[in-house]
Amino acid sequence: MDKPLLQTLKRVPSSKTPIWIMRQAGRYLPEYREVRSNFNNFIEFCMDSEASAHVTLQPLRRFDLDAAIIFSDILMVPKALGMDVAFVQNEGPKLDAISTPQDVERYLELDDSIFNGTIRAISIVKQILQRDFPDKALIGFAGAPFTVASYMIEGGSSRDFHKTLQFGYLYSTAFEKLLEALSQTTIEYLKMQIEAGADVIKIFDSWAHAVPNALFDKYVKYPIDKILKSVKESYPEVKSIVFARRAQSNLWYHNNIDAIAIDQSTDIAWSYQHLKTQGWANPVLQGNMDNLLLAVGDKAQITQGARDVLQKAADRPLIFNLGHGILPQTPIENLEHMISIIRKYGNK
Ligand code: 1CP
Repeated sequence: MDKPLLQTLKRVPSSKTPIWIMRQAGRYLPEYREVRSNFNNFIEFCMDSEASAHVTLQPLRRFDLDAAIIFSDILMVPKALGMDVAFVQNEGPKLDAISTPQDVERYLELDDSIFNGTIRAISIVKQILQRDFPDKALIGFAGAPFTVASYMIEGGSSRDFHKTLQFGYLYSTAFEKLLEALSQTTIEYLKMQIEAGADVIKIFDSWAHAVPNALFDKYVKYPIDKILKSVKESYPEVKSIVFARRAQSNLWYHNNIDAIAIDQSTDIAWSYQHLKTQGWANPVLQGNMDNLLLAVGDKAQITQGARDVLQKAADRPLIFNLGHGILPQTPIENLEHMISIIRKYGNK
């Protein structure tokens, strides 16, 4: 059976507008919170294949979505490189921060058994999709090297990423070594995900906008292109989506990229034009409704927000999504309403 997400990624003309939602398996769903309450430790949750498979499928059982994204986290990669990673309630992730070039040396060796739970979860989900939801695609993912490195250097979330950027200026060789180790690990990890059944891989560079323009190619573009080159050499049929958040005029195209995800601060119509100037004849975009509007808007506002995205895309290849992850406070009926609007006005 044809999967609408894959059709759009293959640029089949006027295929059905596919929808999925960034962070669709998670905190806004009561059934997720119930499973979550069985685990004190979020990493243990991610390593539990049955629980991960179960919550991956929760949004598909509730909503008319075109893809599942495997439940895991981008910080499984530092964990697999030997770093202690913890998720502290109401505070976010806490990692052993790297502060010297010597520290980098401690995190260069991969223990890929850390990924076993996620990989097994992918095979479980794939089997269930094939049986119960044959038209839905399975998305695997990883964080991009810059974003993952930022957590390893900041020791957690950050506002300005100064520690990370300072580390790059002071210790450029060590920083590049870290980006390289993360790129190689990500290649391995994504290949394992594809072997297990992922149809699409998504790379999240959530903090790409923190990178100064002069360093963008080095820190964002080259590592992502390198990862995709290696993955596509081994698996030419797999599709890729790149999210370099708020990259704006730095948004780039490479022939290993099948879609570019746009955040809500970026104009979709402009992005299609811009990517054409980068040599992409028929760009495929994903995005970009405002996640806060979805959380707080009334029905009329949500209708308008969703229709605006469709109008800006104007029949060009679009994967409908939010500009960033769904917010935990989002009412379920708002999401249902948004999906119904896309089903009504999008391609059938
Ligand atoms: O206690 C909990 O329930 C933890 C909340 C949570 C969840 C549900 C975290 C902690 N991670 C996740 C799952 C997750 N993370 C998924 C799978 C679920 C899905 O998307 O359906 C995915 C794809 C991610 C990816 C992720 N993790 C990103 C990239 C995407 C984005 O939103 O920009 C990032 C930056 C993270 C880091 C992360 N994980 C969790 C937290 C609290 C954070 C920090 C976010 C920050 O620094 O602001």
